[in-house]
Amino acid sequence: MVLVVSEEVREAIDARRPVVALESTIIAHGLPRPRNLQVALELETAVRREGAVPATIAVLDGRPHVGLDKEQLERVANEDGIRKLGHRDLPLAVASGVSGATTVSATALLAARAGVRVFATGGLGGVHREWTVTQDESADLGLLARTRITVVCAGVKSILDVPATLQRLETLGVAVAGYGTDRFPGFYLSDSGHPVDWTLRTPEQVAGVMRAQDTLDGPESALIVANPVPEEEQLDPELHARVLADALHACEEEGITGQAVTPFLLDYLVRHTDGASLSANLAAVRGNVRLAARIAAAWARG
Ligand code: PSU
Ligand code: MN
Repeated sequence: MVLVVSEEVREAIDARRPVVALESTIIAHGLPRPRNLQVALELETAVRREGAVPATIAVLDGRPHVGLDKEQLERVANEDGIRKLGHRDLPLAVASGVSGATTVSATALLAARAGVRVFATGGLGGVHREWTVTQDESADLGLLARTRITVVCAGVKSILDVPATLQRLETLGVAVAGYGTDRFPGFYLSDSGHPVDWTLRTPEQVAGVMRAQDTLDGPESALIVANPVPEEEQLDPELHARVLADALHACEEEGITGQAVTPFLLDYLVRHTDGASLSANLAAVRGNVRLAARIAAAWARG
């Protein structure tokens, strides 16, 4: 697959300067307009402020791009009909010449191909509740089991079955560490109610684990750095529980399935929490982007 790597990103990679990959599904399908474009730009600025180069990833007119300019970001945020692309969709999108936003799985794949090792997002996809009926498990998990990348996230989206997702990550052999916590974060919530086995406390420690992954030469799996949203910025847990129950109910009532499930639930939460879920989501992503830039810097220092 021919990647279009922006000049700035290419130069940073070649000079071993810190680079942070950013996904585009959160822009195109995870956040409402016009906030989504502001957020996309703000996240890039946050990466730069920490001394790293942002590489937002998307497919435009059938070409996978690593590093977007402002005009290209605008297309991802505002173009109607922009698709949602998991990694399995990439060859189809390329051959059809369409444009699409990349999920965690597609972003991680393209970032790794381009030589970008650190990636920031909001919350990973995972095992959905009702999995026994729908078999809905995000392709994020399988891809992270075979891609050497460090993903900084606020855990997995709380709309999911969190313990089942943690179990799948264990089965798939994906390393998971809490950042500054021994609790697995809950995306909109600082604590999902489940523990993590490992805690890392500095970007240097994370970089040390990444180096150990390479030295051990095991399967090409990812490292998940689970960074909680600060407690004072989390969504009120009671509100979260109540609205999420309604959202899951509405999803079923309306017969939403497949790729549409996650955007539907995220949007439902935004609308029924008066935007409070959006604030918590943004706080989580901001924190993750900053931490990812620091990890990329520690990694680049070697
Ligand atoms: N995190 C967010 N907002 C999002 C997503 C993650 O804060 O919109 C996206 C990611 O791109 C993730 C995708 O890969 O949701 C998972 O979708 P699915 O459950 O259909 O695999
Ligand atoms: Mn799914």
